[in-house]
Amino acid sequence: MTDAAPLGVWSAPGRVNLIGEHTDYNDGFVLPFAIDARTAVAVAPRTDAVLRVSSSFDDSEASVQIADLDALFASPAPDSVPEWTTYPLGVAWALLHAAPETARPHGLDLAIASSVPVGAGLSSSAAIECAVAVALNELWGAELSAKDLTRVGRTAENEAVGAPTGIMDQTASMLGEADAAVFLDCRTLATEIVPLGLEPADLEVLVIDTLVTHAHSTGGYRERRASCEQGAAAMDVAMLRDLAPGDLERAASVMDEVTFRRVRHVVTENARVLETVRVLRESGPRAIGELLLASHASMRDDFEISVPELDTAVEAAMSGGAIGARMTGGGFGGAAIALVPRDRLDAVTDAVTAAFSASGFRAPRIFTVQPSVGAHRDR
Ligand code: GAF
Repeated sequence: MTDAAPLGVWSAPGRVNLIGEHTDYNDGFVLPFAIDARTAVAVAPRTDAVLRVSSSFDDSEASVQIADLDALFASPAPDSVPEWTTYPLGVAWALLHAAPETARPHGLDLAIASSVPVGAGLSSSAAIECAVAVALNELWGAELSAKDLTRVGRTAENEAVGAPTGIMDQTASMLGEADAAVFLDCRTLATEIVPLGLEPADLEVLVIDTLVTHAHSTGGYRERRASCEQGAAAMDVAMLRDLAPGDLERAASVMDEVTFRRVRHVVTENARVLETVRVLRESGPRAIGELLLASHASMRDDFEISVPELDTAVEAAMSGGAIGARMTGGGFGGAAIALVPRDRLDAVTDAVTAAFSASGFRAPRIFTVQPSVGAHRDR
């Protein structure tokens, strides 16, 4: 940072996806919530047209990248920048393109710090993107809406970082609210806040971070996305969102068996999201356990994005007294979530720890998360 007094601090949370996995890029439904781990960006002024980003991830000083604003406008990812800097620089680039002409971009120092675990499937990337997006939106006078900023974050991730992800994570990080999930229709981008009611139901959401990060996760994600496109083309629809469970019988007859299972996951997962929203509203969170388990089974057997550590986490959490559990996020590693009665937290934690040890897996990181508020200015 320069010696100049900070202009302010903005922050945005990571997210847990309660249900609706790999449905966002199929124009489907998702039900994530923002968590109480956040990424903060402290911003100080500069006298030149340079955007400088630094971070203190893992308590260590990280590298610094200086990008000239003109060069940044032309290219989101200048050569040889450290990988993490493509997230904030990509957001700056996408925001410059989305902002009206009245916006006044100028040089800034951005210092980033985060408590969102990296690689756990809790979207540390969306947290950086949304924190930087709300800061630059305000300081550059871009006046984009929260929904526009979710698109800015996704554009940064798709085009600057090069990850072919959907819009779920940025939406949760921008629009989350305390003790509620964000129900998003990824076709219309309409959102509804769905109260979770965890506190009155004496429930906690436990995250079981397997600490497994698979090298092929980006390739696997891309492949699944391609299968979904193939499945939609075989059924002559624009997106898998356009199929209902009643179409699956025909789907089985017009595509190969693997593509069919990918399609079945997405179609049934969309139905499970809608059902979860209905059940939450009518009966509360203690009634959604079976839906979480069915979602996990679908990802394990049909979409094939689970790993033994995630399956063990789900099974052991259930044996310890969880109401429901599933892997969350893109898959191939990362975290599972378990919905746990408060008086069973220790029993579930012990059961998972023991099962990992018995299987010879590395001990997982287990912690609770609270559904929390989305991106905002802190001070
Ligand atoms: C990752 C992506 F970033 C999301 O867009 C979503 O597709 C998710 O995987 C799977 O549901 O988090």
